[in-house]
Amino acid sequence: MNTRDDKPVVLIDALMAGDRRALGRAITLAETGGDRAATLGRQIRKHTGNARVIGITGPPGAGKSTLINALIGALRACGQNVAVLAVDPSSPISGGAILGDRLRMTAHTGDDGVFIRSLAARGHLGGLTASVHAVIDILDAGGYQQIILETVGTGQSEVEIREVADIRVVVCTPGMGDDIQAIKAGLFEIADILVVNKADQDGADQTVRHLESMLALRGPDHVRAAVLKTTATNAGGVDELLAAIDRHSNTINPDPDQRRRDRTRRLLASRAGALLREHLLRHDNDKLNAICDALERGERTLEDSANDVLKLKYP
Ligand SMILES: Nc1nc2c(ncn2[C@@H]2O[C@H](COP(=O)(O)OP(=O)(O)OP(=O)(O)O)[C@@H](O)[C@H]2O)c(=O)[nH]1
Ligand SMILES: [Mg+2]
Repeated sequence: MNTRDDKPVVLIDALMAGDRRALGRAITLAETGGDRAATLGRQIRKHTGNARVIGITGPPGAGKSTLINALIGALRACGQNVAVLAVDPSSPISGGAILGDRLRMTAHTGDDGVFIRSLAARGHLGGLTASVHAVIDILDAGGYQQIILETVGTGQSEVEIREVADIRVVVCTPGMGDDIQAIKAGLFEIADILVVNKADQDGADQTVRHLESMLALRGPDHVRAAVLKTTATNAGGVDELLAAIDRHSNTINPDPDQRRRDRTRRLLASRAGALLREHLLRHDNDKLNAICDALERGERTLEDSANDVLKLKYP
């Protein structure tokens, strides 16, 4: 008998029965990786497919955690179980009461329908994105219908993690509309919903207008992101945000297998894009140089040259 294969089954039964310790242990296992984690992943898969993954991202201090705290309240009022995964690339602190405090979600301590966990990027060395996928499956199997992913930063792993979400909410603050620094860093492109939080501060309406005019510039080919105002500290605008998230959910593929496939493709696209970039910048070879020459001489367009690059053989 293969005991390696047996253990996760026990864990799955317990976590599906709502045992939070089993849930915590399963997540730790998924974070650690290895054979047992892979077995758990395979066994758990048939119990997944119900969860909606909401990504909340934005610059440090924009009010993401405060907003999530308010969202948890609104989702709990609708009878939904909510899990929050905070991906923190910088902080060595993880788990326990400090986490709840730092995440400003202490209002939900003691509520069995809420589970909050942070995943530190430290020590993962590129495996973080894969473990986020595994942890989402575990939470999904554990009966959390709403999974909120908080990410900050613009490192590659955070960019990839954003791809995991079914819906991406980008949080910014008044005044940011003028230079849109953080939004320039790729955030704007991925947003399904743009939130101007701290609407109690001056300039929120101006920032909303600025964002809307930037969206208009993207042309008719893009699905237009919704722009909303919130005041997370008093849950102002949070019901409207939830309604916008629900509206956007209607555009998501209802078939769980297809949703998973979409996620996997976004993950692959992101990682393959990063690998290709690294390769093109680091390695030299004759064929690549020939493509560069043709582009520099104007014999090929950038579009053609990029397609040529994709046809190269990579070791
Ligand atoms: N005035 C005002 N302050 C807010 C609002 N939302 C959040 N804050 C404050 O902004 C600060 C940062 O809030 P957080 O929720 O921790 O922001 P965050 O984006 O999660 O921050 P990081 O996780 O550190 O990136 C806190 O002091 C909040 O109380 C708001 O709507 N209005
Ligand atoms: Mg936060």
